[in-house]
Amino acid sequence: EAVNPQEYTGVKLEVLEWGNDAKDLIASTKGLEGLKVYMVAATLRPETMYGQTCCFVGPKIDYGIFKVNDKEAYLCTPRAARNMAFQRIFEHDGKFPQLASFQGSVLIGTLVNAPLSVHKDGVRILPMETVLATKGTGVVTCVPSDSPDDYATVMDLAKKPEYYKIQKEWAELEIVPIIKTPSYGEMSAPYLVKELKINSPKDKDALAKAKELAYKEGFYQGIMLIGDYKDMEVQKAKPLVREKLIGQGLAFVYNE
Ligand code: A2H
Repeated sequence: EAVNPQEYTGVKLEVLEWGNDAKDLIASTKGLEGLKVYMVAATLRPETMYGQTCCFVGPKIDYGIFKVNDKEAYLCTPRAARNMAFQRIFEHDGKFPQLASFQGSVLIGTLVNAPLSVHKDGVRILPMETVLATKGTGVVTCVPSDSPDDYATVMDLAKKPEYYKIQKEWAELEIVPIIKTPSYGEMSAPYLVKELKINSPKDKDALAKAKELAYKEGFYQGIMLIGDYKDMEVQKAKPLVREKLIGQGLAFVYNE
């Protein structure tokens, strides 16, 4: 685990409709009545939320639903819930009441609202084998235009929908340009994945390199192409988008 403290934005993706595998489990879960359930995705790039096309969980990782207060419950790893409780994100005096527990695979196909996304009807929960249980919330929102990992994963999912037991179209929501950079054009992730000849989400070393390049170029040279801060430098827009999300109750600061 990282030694350096990392300040994430916890983005709240409200569950709009549970997938087939989750429905029964949720129906038999006590204590959820009257609560909105949010998948909490940990991101370092809040300014990219306009480009969300799906949301990933690790199919073999353990998740839980935790009661935050009388209105809301969060879905994330138990480890993240414990950290959030320490950070007083839950209104239970350091406790984090767990209402349900299951593996990520149960969530596949669930429809969630992705804040700021161009896809207003919601996005689907899909599997990503490389999600770490030891980082963030175990929920990774997918921005294939700007994250090489996300792009490589959605391409793979769309190639093998039967293998992943998903509907192909869930992995094929339109990818729109959200940030332009001098070196990689209007979509840095597809550009770098092609340039570095990355064929699969398992090309670890090449993906690490692509991620590093995309991250640096986006942060230092990127210009927003969309949203309230269109034409602004990414460096300036990043904290503004974050504050906007937090102000609307759609995100919170999460440290680890
Ligand atoms: B980022 P760091 Cl557009 N397992 O958000 C694997 N990856 C995880 C994770 C986990 N448990 N939790 C978070 N992440 C991802 C957006 C994004 C991200 C873009 C571009 C780059 C990027 C959309 N996905 O990250 O190891 C999340 O993806 C590249 C740094 O703590 C999170 O931000 O540095 C990032 O990794 C956190 O990685």
